[in-house]
Amino acid sequence: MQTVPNHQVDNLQIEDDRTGLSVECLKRAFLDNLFYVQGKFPKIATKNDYYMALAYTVRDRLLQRWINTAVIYTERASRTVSYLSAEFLMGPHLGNNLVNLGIYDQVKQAVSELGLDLEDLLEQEEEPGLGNGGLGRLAACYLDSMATLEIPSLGYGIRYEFGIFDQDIRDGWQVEITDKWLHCGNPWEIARPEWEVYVRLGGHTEAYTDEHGRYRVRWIPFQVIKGVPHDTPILGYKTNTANTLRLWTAEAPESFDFAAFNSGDYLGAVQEKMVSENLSKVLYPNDDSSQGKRLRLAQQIFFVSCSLQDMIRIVFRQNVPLEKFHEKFVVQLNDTHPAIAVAELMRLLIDEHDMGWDQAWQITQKSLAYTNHTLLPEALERWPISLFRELLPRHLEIIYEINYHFLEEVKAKFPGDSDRLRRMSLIDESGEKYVRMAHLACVGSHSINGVAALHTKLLQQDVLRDFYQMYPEKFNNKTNGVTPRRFIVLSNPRLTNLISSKIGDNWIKHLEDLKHLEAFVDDPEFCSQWRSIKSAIKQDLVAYIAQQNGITVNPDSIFDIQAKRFHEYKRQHLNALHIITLYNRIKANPDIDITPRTFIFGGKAAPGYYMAKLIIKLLNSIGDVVNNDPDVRDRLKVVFLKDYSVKFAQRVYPAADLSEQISMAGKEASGTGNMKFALNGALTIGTLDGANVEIREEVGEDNFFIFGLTAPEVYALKARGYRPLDYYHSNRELKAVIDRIASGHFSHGDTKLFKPLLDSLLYRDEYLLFADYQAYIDCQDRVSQVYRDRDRWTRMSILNAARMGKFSSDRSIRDYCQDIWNIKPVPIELGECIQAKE
Ligand code: GFP
Repeated sequence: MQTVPNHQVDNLQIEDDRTGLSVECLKRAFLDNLFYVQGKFPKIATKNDYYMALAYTVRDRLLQRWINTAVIYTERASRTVSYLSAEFLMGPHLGNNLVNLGIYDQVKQAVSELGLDLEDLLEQEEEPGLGNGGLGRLAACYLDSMATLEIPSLGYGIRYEFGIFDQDIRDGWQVEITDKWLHCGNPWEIARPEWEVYVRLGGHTEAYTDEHGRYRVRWIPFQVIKGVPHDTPILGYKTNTANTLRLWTAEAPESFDFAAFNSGDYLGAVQEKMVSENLSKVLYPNDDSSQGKRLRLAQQIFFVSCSLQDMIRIVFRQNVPLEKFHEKFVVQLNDTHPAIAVAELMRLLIDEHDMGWDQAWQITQKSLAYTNHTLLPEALERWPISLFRELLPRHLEIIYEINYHFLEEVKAKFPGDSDRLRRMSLIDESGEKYVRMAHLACVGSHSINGVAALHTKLLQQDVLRDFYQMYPEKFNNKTNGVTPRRFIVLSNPRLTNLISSKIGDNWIKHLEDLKHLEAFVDDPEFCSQWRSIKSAIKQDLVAYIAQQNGITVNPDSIFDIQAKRFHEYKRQHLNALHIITLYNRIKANPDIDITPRTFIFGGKAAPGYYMAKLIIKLLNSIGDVVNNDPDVRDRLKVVFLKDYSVKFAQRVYPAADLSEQISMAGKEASGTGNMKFALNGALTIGTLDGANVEIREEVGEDNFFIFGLTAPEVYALKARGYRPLDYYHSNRELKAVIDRIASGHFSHGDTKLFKPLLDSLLYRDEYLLFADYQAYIDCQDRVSQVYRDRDRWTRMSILNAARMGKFSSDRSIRDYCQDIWNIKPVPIELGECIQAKE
């Protein structure tokens, strides 16, 4: 583990219990916090008290960096990235902060001298699950990289009281349980009620003429909500930079209505409070169309308005003229959830700060940049006009005006093309009218980026083709990346130590340095160390599976892992078809020579997404049969690990031999799990989709198991008219697999249970499982062959990790800084500003 370099320690102004880093000092501070913050003494303290005491001890050590950072940014009015995201899937803070502060080992020793186990305390942390999957986790990786690269940044989002649900599995089905991440308190945040802001909703607008005779609009809202910021420090790795994640909580302006109370209306007295607080109550599940749209749109305007008002407050405090807002801030919109920022910034500048339309529009466009994260047409947000009018009447007027100017521009560039106008309009008028949020984001931003090369290309050719033709200069690609601090240093210390023992530890900040590992790929001792580490980590997972699922797993089998959100396009059910194929082969010939495999799944399905939940049930049902069939003789095991989360992911990625990245080509924008697996030495079986394409380019064709249709082949097949039944009838093994499910073999004879899933495959198969089936099976057979050659597999594993340099989120952030944000690092010296005790 890293320790803070001496010069940083020397620079510390105050070597006291709140900043000291020696083991003795940490112990003192820990006991002090247990006493003064938790109000406990060791004999009666719970594990949570110990966790909290340790968390406060670590937070104290962040504070000096955090405050120094804020002082320097304020003094210099540093150009700042505002990363607006409806989701931040941060993962547990404690371990990451220990790594980034470089005090993991000291703290481990300190708590152990007090009779405690650091791993135990780390387990205690309830992670803030304020995101659904890739998008929220990407935001968290980017915050880590921005701090590490010393880029001034603020993450803005919502402090959901209930994050993503906890998942239980009962009788093979997913059961959702309310997340309670805040129930034991959150030691990492500081509330800042002094910076509260107000957000309006509903009501109507009125035109009036101001004292200069200008036409103005006044918005009389129906409701006003108070937003209160809660700040969490985001420390960089081995830097003094601690940026801020600022999450908003919704409150009623007056939480208690005395008039109502005095008149005897007890419930009415707290009514407004309840309605207001609903806004930050719960994170919406992805892909769940059944959820209340009104509340979701209200959440979006809530956090966007709070954040933009906060930026304007900062601009004024730093004496930057508002006309230079775009010089102080660049605002990155993480998907369309914050796209209402286009209209809200216009409204704030024009209505609240007296600016003219043209100037406001210039500032808005120069400030905003938009990242698209999806190619699924159904995931492109649009809101009914009626809802907009009811909730955001002023914004609708502004959007109409933006649309008017925009369509004039389109007309000028493409005269006489009325079809194009209809396609590009911010308003969808094909049936019920909608506001198209992706179009709003494209028009109001100066940059539009996809998250992998293929994704950006498909945006340009297909989903956003008209916008690409209109504004080619706005489009650019920023392939995603992941932070090596959390996803190898923290989660895989054994591999980290081995790597650092060979090539030093520079790679942690400069991931491309991993390439120096290639020099050791023919070194038998290194290969054997590499292999024994993987094997030890697999043993740990074996123990975890035994404890969680009561299943005994063979540690020498291929650990074949698919861990991600459940969605039909990600095709966890294609994986299921492979398992049943192997099972059928065994049933037909019990002595068949099969490379043993353990299939491990993890992931949540949106509560309203029936088909995804049925796939979870299918996998568990297959497991029940396969794991207990004496013919299988333990050669195959199927394990569903419940409650996938960041903490869980950290445990699982390092143990994988094989990473399943098998989405239908043209659907996965990028993927980031694919990067985390490969970084930890897993080989990938994947389609040419999202970032798989670039991973394969980097690691080399020979070190990647590719199969299936390419995106153009998918389009072509669909255009020709795809008939899944033909594949079913002509492929013997595929037919046997489907028939096996249909016969009720995995459902205690119930032939109806999986019928909806089978029907969708046989008669529609939107994601082309049948078309890719044979290629997938052949490729898996190759995997099984190669795995038998231990040396070859190890070599491939090392080369995968060694060639992952490109996929650090540090590289992504450097690209954003250079191409979109035009922003430079601002190093923070600890000695140069305030002292805590002045
Ligand atoms: C989405 C896309 C992924 C992409 C991430 C981050 O993930 O392909 O890697 O965003 O850009 F689908 P989800 O939030 O949908 O999991």
